[in-house]
Amino acid sequence: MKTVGLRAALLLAMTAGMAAGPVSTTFAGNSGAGEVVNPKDGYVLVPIPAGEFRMGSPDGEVSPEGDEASDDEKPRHKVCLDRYLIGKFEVTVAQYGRFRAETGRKANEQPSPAGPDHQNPQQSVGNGPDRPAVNVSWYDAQAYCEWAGLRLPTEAEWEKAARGGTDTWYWWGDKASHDKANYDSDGVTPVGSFAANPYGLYDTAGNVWEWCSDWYSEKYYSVSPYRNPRGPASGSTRIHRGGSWMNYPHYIRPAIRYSSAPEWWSKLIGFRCAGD
Ligand SMILES: [Ca+2]
Repeated sequence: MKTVGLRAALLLAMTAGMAAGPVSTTFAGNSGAGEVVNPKDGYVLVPIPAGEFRMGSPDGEVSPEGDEASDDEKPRHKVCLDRYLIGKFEVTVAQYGRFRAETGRKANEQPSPAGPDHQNPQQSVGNGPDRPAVNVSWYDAQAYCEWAGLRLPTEAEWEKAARGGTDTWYWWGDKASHDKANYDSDGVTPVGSFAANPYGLYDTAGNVWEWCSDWYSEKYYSVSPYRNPRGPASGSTRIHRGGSWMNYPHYIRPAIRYSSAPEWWSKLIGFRCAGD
């Protein structure tokens, strides 16, 4: 199976010993300017500048592989976002494990409500500490973010970050490449195994799907506000973005929209945090 059949579906602001919200700092190591480190979990976040981008896909766009953008990605529309922070990497098995150890949150047990194709007895495929945490429901991802003092990104924040200032089919251009992302492969790779996008973010394309805060609505782009859209007020499924190691390249585009019931968990779905 190559597609997810899920439609139905900071800061080193320990100043004076107090953890505040994320603040800019220079993280000792390989972080770039403006990146911040969340003291709770060591998670690195990248600032995304305020401003406008084009969200969605235009009518008639066809990829070099012959795929056409889905109807729910249209109309392409301008969106303006305030400055925000978003994770440089997908949340890892090590980070999620610390959350579970501190909070006592249980791992999800089989069978997965998403179906047998989504099950994996391990917390992560491959189960390495630097691999993305998977088998996490939307509620699990939300709980992690709250524990860490962060939040899930909105769908618009996620797409702007994943585009990295580009309008192309993928952030690196219009042709899929196994040199650029983990897709249509045998399993997850450690986070950061491929090059970063122009915003310095890793694995927005592929590796694992990433939960977002929004409810899903097929028609939302027709009514989405210009400034800081947060999705419909209600729904039955929550957005996840970016495709996974199991998917064809059509599903790792920054514009692709997908969603699953929030209680579902899958070996294909993880998350990355955001902040303000
Ligand atoms: Ca990803």
